[in-house]
Amino acid sequence: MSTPTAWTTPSPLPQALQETGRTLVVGIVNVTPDSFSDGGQWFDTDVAIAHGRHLLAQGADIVDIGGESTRPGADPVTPAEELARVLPVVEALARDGAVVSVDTINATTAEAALAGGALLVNDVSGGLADPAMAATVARTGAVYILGHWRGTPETMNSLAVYDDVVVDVCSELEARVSEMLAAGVRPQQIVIDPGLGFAKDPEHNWRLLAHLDALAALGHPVAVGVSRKRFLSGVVAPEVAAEPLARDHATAAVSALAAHAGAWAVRVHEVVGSADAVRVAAAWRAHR
Ligand code: PMM
Repeated sequence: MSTPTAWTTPSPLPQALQETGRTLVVGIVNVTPDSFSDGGQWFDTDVAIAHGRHLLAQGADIVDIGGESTRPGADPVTPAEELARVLPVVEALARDGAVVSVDTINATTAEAALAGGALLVNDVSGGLADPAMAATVARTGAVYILGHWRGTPETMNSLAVYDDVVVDVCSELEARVSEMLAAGVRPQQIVIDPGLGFAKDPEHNWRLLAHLDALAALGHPVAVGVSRKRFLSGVVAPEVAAEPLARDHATAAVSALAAHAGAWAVRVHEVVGSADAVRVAAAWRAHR
């Protein structure tokens, strides 16, 4: 993108976040036994809470708590089980004063997490997985990260077919946004996310990253989730490319570029590299 796009700040979020003048860093806490990148590491409630605190101490602005892996082949989880995993972690971190997001495609989990102190709902399905999500977001007034996806985790790989991935993802996101607005969600609540890796092949992911300005032109803040994703293996040393943790430096590089392109937030497992990266981008921008 040639000129950085000014981003609006979704509401309601604490004033301190709105005043950083830079891209925000969202630290990931997957309370799951089977995530592709950190499977099982933070599955225990106390360990997950401690990990969230650690990410915040390292510079995360927001912590995103998830209890269900959306990886193809992951074990299905009932909303009740998902909630049992995430709620104590959400409550503990919110009680600490952290800005907490809940990563869920289920409206019941979203609602309970919001009641437990979460301020954002991060829905990779953009409301497609649960028809009740739109009304829940409208009623609660939460900030809503609306991700692009197609099909289900089982079918999404076969649905990575686009005429022009940037045009198609933008128009599908716009359709989801319209449906949210029709359900009573306020425009200021909505953040959009290209859903990298969800019904996308590596070429699609890179094209979307290189055209974040087209997403920003839809008029909502843009969140980007590349952390440790498989498509990054194409740019890291081949000997370690299969290892998700070896993708953290590439992740931080994308964070710098996404921040420079005006992304509102980057969602990452390893916070330090991206916390530095978004500050580098802010310093760069400030000296233009
Ligand atoms: N990707 C995953 C999970 N949640 N949320 C947003 N907003 N954007 C993403 O790209 C995204 C997400 C899958 O990755 P993980 O299993 O490492 O969390």
